[in-house]
Amino acid sequence: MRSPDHDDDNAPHDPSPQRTENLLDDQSQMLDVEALRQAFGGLRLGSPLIYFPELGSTNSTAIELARAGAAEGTLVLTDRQMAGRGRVGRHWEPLPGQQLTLSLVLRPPFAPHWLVMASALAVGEAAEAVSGVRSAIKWPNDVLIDSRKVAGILIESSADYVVLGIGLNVNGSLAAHPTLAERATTLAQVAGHPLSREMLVVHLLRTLDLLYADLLQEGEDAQQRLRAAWRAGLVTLGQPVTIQQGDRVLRGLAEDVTADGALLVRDAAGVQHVVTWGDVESAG
Ligand code: BT5
Repeated sequence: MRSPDHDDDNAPHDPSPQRTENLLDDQSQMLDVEALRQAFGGLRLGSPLIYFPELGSTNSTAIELARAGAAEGTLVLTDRQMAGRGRVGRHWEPLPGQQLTLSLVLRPPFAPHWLVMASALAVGEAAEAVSGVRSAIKWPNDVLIDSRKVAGILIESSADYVVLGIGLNVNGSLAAHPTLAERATTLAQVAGHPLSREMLVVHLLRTLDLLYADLLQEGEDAQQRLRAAWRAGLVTLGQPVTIQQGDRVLRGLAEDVTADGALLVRDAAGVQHVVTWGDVESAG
């Protein structure tokens, strides 16, 4: 589906009822959407680019578009995401005009967890290319810098689409959210200077586009390469961990990941558990 307004960022059409008329106070903090459209021109992912100055959740909007038949690669991007969410309905804290908050509509012939891996790697590569700062991956879906979360990934899927959402804290700080700031940071805080969100999102989409094409064309070979790169970036391995799964808590040593990316945790009794979901805290 080609959005009727996809190349007119002055008057974005918003199918989402969550949009308000609050545009950014500081226009200089708006993304240069036209430059991004040009940069994404030859990519499978990123076109059409559907931009809103503000919306509730890019994932919600992308899901609406996917249900309406949006083409694979459709990108939803906003400068102010005021009702962003994480897994199990958790809140994603906004930093208006300072984050990258985006969602892609995809229709992959492979399982969505490959997209979580590809996204974490793409975020890390973009961050390093633009800021020089190296990141690490916390199983299953966090990107960390200096042990603090800088990005999160949220996949929501149905039988005929996958929506891949990425939130990356770029500029500013989380000082207004002291509790979160103990565990989270922004790229600029670590780098010591503000960064171009346009450069970051271009690097991110280009890397993701390559990884996605590789998965489509090379199948299992690409999956093996992707898993190996993702595994090499995981800080979780070799650590004593506490894993919260709803009301259940599992403690043990994070030994490895399976071919599908599940975490292998050995408990004190020597029993190995295959963990496919949950929140990991390092117990070390
Ligand atoms: C995630 O969930 O980390 C996935 C976050 C995905 C956000 C993107 S933004 C674009 C797209 N549209 C959406 O509506 N969502 C996606 P989870 O692993 O459940 O982690 C959630 C936890 O991360 C929260 O409970 C906080 O502890 C923490 N958190 C919240 N806001 C944060 C922020 N801005 N930076 C770092 N950590 C944050």
